[in-house]
Amino acid sequence: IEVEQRKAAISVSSLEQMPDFKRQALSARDAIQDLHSTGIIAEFKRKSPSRGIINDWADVAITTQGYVKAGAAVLSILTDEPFFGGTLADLQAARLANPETPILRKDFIIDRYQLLEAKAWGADLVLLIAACLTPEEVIELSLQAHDLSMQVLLEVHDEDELDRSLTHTIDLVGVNNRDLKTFTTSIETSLRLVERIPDTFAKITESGLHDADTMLTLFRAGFDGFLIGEAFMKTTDPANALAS
Ligand code: IGP
Repeated sequence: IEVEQRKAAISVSSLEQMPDFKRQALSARDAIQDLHSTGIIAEFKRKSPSRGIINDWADVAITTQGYVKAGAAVLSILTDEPFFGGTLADLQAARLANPETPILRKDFIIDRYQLLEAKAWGADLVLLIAACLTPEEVIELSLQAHDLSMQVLLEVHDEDELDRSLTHTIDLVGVNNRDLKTFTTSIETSLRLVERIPDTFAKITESGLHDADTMLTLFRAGFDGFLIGEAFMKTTDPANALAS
């Protein structure tokens, strides 16, 4: 598939020569757990399997700069093309436009090569999805991410995934409120799982967040971070969506 094509086209050594490869990554964990942080992880996403096209005209640099100006602690950039319409060029554009803000590479990471890509194109942290990986793979990939100075956000959907995949080699735990089979979201998933996440990890609630009341409920339940995409991207002016 895609990754295999890129692997064939761009060698590991050329990734290692890209300017950002040696850059010290920023700490997303610190950015989210800082006393004055909004905890908001603002996402740039053009389309999704659940909604189809969300926004096909917004500029990634302008939008992410708007997010940061309005207080986003971290940025999330989709780099998956088939399902989400994102690219590594989007990641790089967001990096260039926001040198001081930690950026998450949002993709389906299953291979070390994708970690090298993430670093080369400017990411500070990567997503590992428990549903796609064995517990051994989670450990292996997170150690490799750390070697590249990047942090790891482990995404879980239920108790099973959490209990099976939680390891001290990750930095942040994200509870995805979206049921991957039905595509519906329910914050009950986050409220149920938060108690099982040890305080040594930053706790992130993901998906289906649209209003301040819901965020307050989740904050009170113990979440430090809030991953929000659609609510911003579907507006007429995503760059100013967080500010308003
Ligand atoms: C953002 P929303 O409902 O605010 O757009 O959700 C984010 O949580 C969602 O895009 C997401 C995602 C993922 C996308 C969560 N986990 C894994 C791709 C892959």
